[in-house]
Amino acid sequence: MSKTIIISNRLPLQINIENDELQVTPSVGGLATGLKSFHKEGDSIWIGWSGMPEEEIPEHLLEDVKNKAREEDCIAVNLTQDEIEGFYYGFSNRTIWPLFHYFMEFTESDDWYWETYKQVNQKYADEVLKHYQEGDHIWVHDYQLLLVPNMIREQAPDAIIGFFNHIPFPSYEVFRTLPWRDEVLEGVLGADLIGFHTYDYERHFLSSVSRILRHQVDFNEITLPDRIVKVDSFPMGIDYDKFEKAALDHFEKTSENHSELQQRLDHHLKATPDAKLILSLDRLDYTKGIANRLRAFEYFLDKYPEFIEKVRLVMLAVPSRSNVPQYQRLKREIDELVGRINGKFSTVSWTPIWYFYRSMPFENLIDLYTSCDIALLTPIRDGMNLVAKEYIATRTNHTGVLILSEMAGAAHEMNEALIINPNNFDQMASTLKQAFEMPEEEQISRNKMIQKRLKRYSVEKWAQDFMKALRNTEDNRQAFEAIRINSKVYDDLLETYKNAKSRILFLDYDGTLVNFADKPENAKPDEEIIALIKRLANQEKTEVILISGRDKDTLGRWWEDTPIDLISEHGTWVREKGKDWELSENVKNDWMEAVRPVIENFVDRTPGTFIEEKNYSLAWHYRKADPELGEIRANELSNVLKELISNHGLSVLNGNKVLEIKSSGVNKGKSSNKKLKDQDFIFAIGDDWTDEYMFKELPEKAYTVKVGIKQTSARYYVEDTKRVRTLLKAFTDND
Ligand code: ADQ
Repeated sequence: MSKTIIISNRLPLQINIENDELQVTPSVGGLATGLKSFHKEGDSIWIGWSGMPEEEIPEHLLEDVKNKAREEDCIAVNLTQDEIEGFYYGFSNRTIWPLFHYFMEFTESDDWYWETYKQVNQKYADEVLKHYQEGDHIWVHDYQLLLVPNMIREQAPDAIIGFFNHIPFPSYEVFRTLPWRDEVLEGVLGADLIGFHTYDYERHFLSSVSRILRHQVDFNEITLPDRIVKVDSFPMGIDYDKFEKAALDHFEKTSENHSELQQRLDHHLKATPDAKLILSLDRLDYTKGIANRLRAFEYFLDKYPEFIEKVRLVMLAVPSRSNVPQYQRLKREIDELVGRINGKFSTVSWTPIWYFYRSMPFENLIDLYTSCDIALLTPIRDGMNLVAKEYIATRTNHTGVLILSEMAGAAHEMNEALIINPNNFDQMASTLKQAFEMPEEEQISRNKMIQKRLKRYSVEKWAQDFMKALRNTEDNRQAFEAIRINSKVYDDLLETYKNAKSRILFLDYDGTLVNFADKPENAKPDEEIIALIKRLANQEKTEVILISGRDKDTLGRWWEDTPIDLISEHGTWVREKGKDWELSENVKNDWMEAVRPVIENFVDRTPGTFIEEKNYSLAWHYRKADPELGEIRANELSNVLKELISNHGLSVLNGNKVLEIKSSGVNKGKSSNKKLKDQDFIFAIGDDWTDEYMFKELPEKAYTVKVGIKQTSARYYVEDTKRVRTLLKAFTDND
């Protein structure tokens, strides 16, 4: 039976050794907390690091660690101290984390971090491959493992792989500064489905893929030479029932059964019944905006002194990544701020901030969530922020006010909360005041709406939705009508080729025999392809026709000494073997004077585009333009031209990043059909829209082949130009 393989940097459990005994505790953090319930219920294994450096595990306990993890369906990946330093504290947390959260000034570019990151990603991928069986679904998580999807794909090309990014994906302008941006994108694109918390992260990612790797992006699909990758947003939920139930149980407890923390909170509530508690809870991280929050709280007390002794900020900061200098500095900054604010405002019976710098057991989190009247969560950037959702889930009597930063992914789904800009102290202060003064009915009505949504879109639902979308990508693979030239088709094709009495091959040039270049003149045929075409043309039974949109002079020059027929400009000109060029139709070019200035205007307004002037057509190339702007302008130009061309008997061909205006009545289909006699092997291959005319008009028995995965009328497809050459080479060997 197929299973799900979850891979994340850390396992959902932390293994420690005390007195030669293994201790297992659940690990903290959004991902582990969220996915744990999905893992427990389903048929899945989880691969990740156990949390202990390899050097700290005595040799005789290595096996025990493995077994302990195995009891929880977990597979422990062992990391050495050096690997942890370069991969985790280095590239993950000093390069990707700050960059993806827009802290460019903290972002370090260090070759050793990058090398270690690659090496450790490979280690995770290898571990997956050890456990992978055909039909399994692989789900890779988060920014520490960006290269893993493609590393798995290289070894298991048909694997079904999903990737979810738990942190923001920055805008192209920020992402492009990463020295290894191409490799990182290619790594993630090994997946079939890529998920983000919000649509904004999704569109940032798509824009980076289209601008940096220049892949075709249509809505949320990326076309690679051999696959389609789907990108979507799945806002992660929480285990709602668990938090709700914990809160209900909490209220059932008598006061003597309360935790020490709760007793302290009870004491506060009793001593100052009209005072309110504000909760602040995060990992100690500069992205969480803790220092700003403290400053805003100070500003609030300054601005509204009537709240002195009426409010207390209960601040829990969970230690995190304390090996990284920025985190150490932040810790000092927060200690100082808390000290200063408490010093400034404290009275004999009151301190404004209670500060805890430690991790707390689940029970205490519930104490805090249920006791605080207001939750003040003000990250500068946050992928989602599950604490906000957990707070609302525990408010079983529906009271309480959530103040949430608009920079948290969660803000998109929690509109009824009070949404603030974490850099605007004045707004934060007035929002705190608004929270204090909010009538209970309003609190209840706001929270009820959020609760309904959170309950419905729980973490289980989130995981199910992701897995469902991942399974759908499998169906999409099969939905392509063209058949990949696999080994069976390949054998049949060669057999028919070999046995044929006469053969005709229609070969498109750009994107089929050679790859695209930045400028058309740079895509010259190389020696290998010239030799290959010559060998084919020299076969007695084979007729080779190069059929291209190119102008006749270039095509004629490049293929001067090759004994083949050339058809240029989509059929406007024909040069038969050993003869001169002839105009194939009564085509005109007197329309060009009228149309050229229109296109020139688009060239001026769209940097990177240019006009290619052919004898009987004009082509506007936008391959080098900004991809989004290019598409918009191409659309605009098509519309503008529509009116003009109908008066001149012209048509517009929408090619691969090129619009071509030419006489109607000329196309590759018409031209190729004219060449047919009684050949019993007909073969046509091409990559773009203009080749579709051939695929449609050639007789049914023809072998029509599209290059790349796209919608097509061709019967077959191959992935790229490399495979086109392999196929043609096989023809030369099977004469
Ligand atoms: P985090 O940055 O860790 O997660 P968050 O989403 O708020 O941030 O999750 C924190 C989790 O840790 C919560 O589930 C919370 O209950 C738990 N937690 C906090 N303090 C704790 C403590 N003292 N003891 C025990 N548990 C504690 C990353 C991204 C987020 C994204 C998540 C999930 O940075 O933006 O929401 O992943 O994708």
